[in-house]
Amino acid sequence: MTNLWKVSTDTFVNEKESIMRMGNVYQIANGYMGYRGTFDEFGPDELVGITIAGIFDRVGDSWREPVNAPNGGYTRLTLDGSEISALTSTVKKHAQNLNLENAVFNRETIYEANGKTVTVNSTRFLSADKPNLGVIKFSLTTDKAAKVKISTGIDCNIWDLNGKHLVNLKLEQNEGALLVHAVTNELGKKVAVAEVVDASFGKATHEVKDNRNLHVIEVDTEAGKTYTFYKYFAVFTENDHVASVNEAAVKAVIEAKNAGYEKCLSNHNAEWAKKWAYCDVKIDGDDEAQQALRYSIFQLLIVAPVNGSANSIPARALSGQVYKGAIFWDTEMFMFPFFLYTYPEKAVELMRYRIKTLDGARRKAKTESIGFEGAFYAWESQDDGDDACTYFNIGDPNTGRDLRTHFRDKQVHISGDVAIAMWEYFKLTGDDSLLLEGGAEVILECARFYFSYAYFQKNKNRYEILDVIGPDEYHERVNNNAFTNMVTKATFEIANATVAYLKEKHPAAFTTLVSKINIEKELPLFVEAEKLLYVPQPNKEGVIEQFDAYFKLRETTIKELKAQMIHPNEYLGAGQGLAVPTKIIKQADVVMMLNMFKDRYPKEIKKANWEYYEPRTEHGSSLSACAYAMVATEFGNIDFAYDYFMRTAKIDIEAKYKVYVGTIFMGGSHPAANGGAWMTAVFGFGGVQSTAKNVVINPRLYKKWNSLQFNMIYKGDRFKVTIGQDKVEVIADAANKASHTFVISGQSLDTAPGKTLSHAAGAKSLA
Ligand code: IFM
Repeated sequence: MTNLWKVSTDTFVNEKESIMRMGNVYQIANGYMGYRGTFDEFGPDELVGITIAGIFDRVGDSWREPVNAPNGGYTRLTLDGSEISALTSTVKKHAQNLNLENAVFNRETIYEANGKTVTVNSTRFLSADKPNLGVIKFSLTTDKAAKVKISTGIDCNIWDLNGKHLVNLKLEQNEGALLVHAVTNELGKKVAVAEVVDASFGKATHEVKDNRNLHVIEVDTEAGKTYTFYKYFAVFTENDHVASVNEAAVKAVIEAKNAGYEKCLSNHNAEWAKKWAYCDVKIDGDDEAQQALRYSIFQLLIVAPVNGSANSIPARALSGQVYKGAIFWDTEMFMFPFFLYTYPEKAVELMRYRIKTLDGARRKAKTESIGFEGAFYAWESQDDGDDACTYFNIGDPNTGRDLRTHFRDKQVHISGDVAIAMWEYFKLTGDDSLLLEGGAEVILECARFYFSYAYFQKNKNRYEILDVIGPDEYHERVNNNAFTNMVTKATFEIANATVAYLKEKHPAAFTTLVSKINIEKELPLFVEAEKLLYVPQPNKEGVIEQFDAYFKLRETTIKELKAQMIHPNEYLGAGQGLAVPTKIIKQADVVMMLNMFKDRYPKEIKKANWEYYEPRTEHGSSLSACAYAMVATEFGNIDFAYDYFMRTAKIDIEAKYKVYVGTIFMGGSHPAANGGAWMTAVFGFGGVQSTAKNVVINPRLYKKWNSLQFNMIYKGDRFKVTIGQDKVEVIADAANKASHTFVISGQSLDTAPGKTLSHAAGAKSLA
C-alpha cells in the first residue's frame, strides 16, 4: 500500500536534468532556508543549493537574486583511497524518500569500489523549531574491513545562477566548530555558516582544501559495523539582527550538538505536528489525489515565512535562485488564501512584506513610464520592493537576442492584487491590526496609483485602463483588459471601504494616515472612480472580450501555432511572438477574473467564457490550470475540473514541467500551483466561500471521492469540515470564541463553540 505521507524512489539517474528535477522534488525547507534534495557528496554542478529567504545580492550587471549559503551539509567519503560519489562510483542500490509528515529527507545508497561495498545512509532536516539550524545523521557500513576517510564540513563552492554573491570568504575553526563567514557582494551584508560534527568513533582533524572547510576522520572499519556521526549546521545573516552572525552561528551549532540529534528531531517534529493539525486535507477514496494534494500543501508549509520576518514566498519558493527569488502576484492570488484559511500568522507575514516594501512600490510608481502617483508594486519584488524584473526579461533562443517585455511596466494589476489580499485578511479574520500597521496605507496608495494611471474618456463618461498586460502575458500593451479593470475597480471599492471603516472605528488613526500621505483631496475621486470605472461586459453570447479588439485577432489553434515554432523553448509572446497576433492566450485571464470575482457573475456567464477561452488557452503558466478547474466546478464540469486539479496538484511531485522559457532557466518548484491545488479542493470541490458575514459551502465533490475533510479558520475560530457525497459536517472547536453562520447548500446554520453541525447536503444532493 502506498504510504501517502512519503515520496520515494529507488532509482538514481546519473543525468544532469534528472538530478536537477529530483533536487526540486526532494527539497526540504523551513521558511528561513531551503535545501535542495541533492546528495551529501554533491556540489554546485549538481545544483546543491541552500537558498536563504529574504537576502538578495547583485553582481555587476547580472540579475539580482537570493543568496545561496555555503553548504554545511557536505560529506564525502573515500573507500580504500577511492572517491565515493553517485556521479563516479558504481551505485549498486539506491533508495531515497521524503517524509511529508516532518520534512525529513533520507537516502541510502550502496556503492561498490575496489571489490568492497559501502552503504551510506543519511537523514537530514532543517529545523522547524530553530529556523537557522540544519541537522544530519550520517551512517556508513562497509561489507569488508576497509580504510574509510570521511571529509565532512562546509563546502564553499556554491551553485549560483548570477553569482558570485559571497565575497571575503573566510574559512576558520572556532570553539571546535567550523565557521565560514563572508559578506554579500552588493550590500556587504554579513553571512555566516557554522558546522559541528559529533562522531564517537574517530578523531577529527581540520583541513581546508578546494574551498572546503572540513573535518577529516579516518577509520579502519570492521565488516558489517555501522559508524554513525551527526552534523549540525547553522546559517545566520545580518537580516537576523543578531550582534554577531559568526557568534550566533557557532553558538547555535554547539547548543544543537549539546541537545543531541533526538532532541532536535523531537522539537522539530512537534512543530510539524502542529502544522499538519491545522493544514491537512483528507481525500477519502482517491489515493493519488490525496498524495498530490498533501505534497502541494507540504510545499507551501516548508516555505511559509518565519514569524516576524516580514518575508514573502518567491514564485519558485526556496528551490533556488530561479525567477530571481522574486515575489510575484502568485503569492497574493494563489498562495495567500491557503494561509489565510489555515495558518493566518503566516498570512500576516505575507502582508507585512507588502507593507515593508511599500516605499519600493512608491518609487516604482514615480519612475516607471511617464511617472505615476501612489504604489505600483514590483512585478518581481525582492527585499526592498524595487523591481527586479528587467525590460528585457526573456531571451530568444533562435536569435540569442533579448526580447523587450513589458511585464515590469505594464502588468499593473499587481497593485490591486496586493490591495485585495490585504482586505481579504481583514474581512475573513475580523482583525484590523494589519490595516492599522500599514495595510490601510498600502490600500490607499494602490488606489492612488490606479487613479493616476486611469484615463478619463470624456465622451464615454468613464475611466479606462489603457496600455497594460493582463495575466495573459502573450498580449502586451492592451487596452481595457477585463481582469485588470475589474481588479482596479475592486481596489477603489476597497479603498472606499477602508476609509469608511477607519473613519468610524479609528478616527484618530484615519486622520493621522490622511495627513501622513496627504490624500484627503483625492478620496472623493476614488468614490467617483469606483462608479465610473469601465469593466468590459459579456456580449450577447455571454463572452467577455479579454481586452479591446481581442475578438479581431487571428483565430488559430494551439496545435497550429506550435507547429510553427522553430525552437522548442521559443517564447510565444513579446514583439514578434507567434501568439501575439492570434487569440491564443498564455493563461487564465477572463477565467481568472471570473474565479476571483465569482459572486459578480452568474453560472451561465462562467460557462460561456470558460468554453470560449479554454480551447484558446495554452496553459503555458503553472497558474492557469487551477483557475479553469475552479470555474469548471461552478458550472458543473466536474470531470474537467478534476483533470485540471490533478495537473495542478501533481506539478511538483511529478516534476515534468518545462524548465526553459526562451533562454531563461526556470527549473524550480511551483508554490502558486500548490496553492491552486488547495484552492481547487476547498473552494472548488468543497464549494467554500467565506464573506465578511458568513461561510458559504456549496459542495460539488468529485464522484470518486467519498469525502473531503479540511480545517479552516474563520474570524479567528477553528472548524473541521467534512464533506461527504450526501452530508456536510462542521465541527466548531470547543475553544472558539463565538458562533458563526455557515450557509450550507442554501441553509443557514449556526456553529456554536464545541458544536457539531451535520447537514444532509453533499455533492449528490446538489446534482
Ligand atoms: O506570475 C507568473 C506569471 O503570471 C506567468 N509567468 C510566470 C510568473 C511567475 O510564476
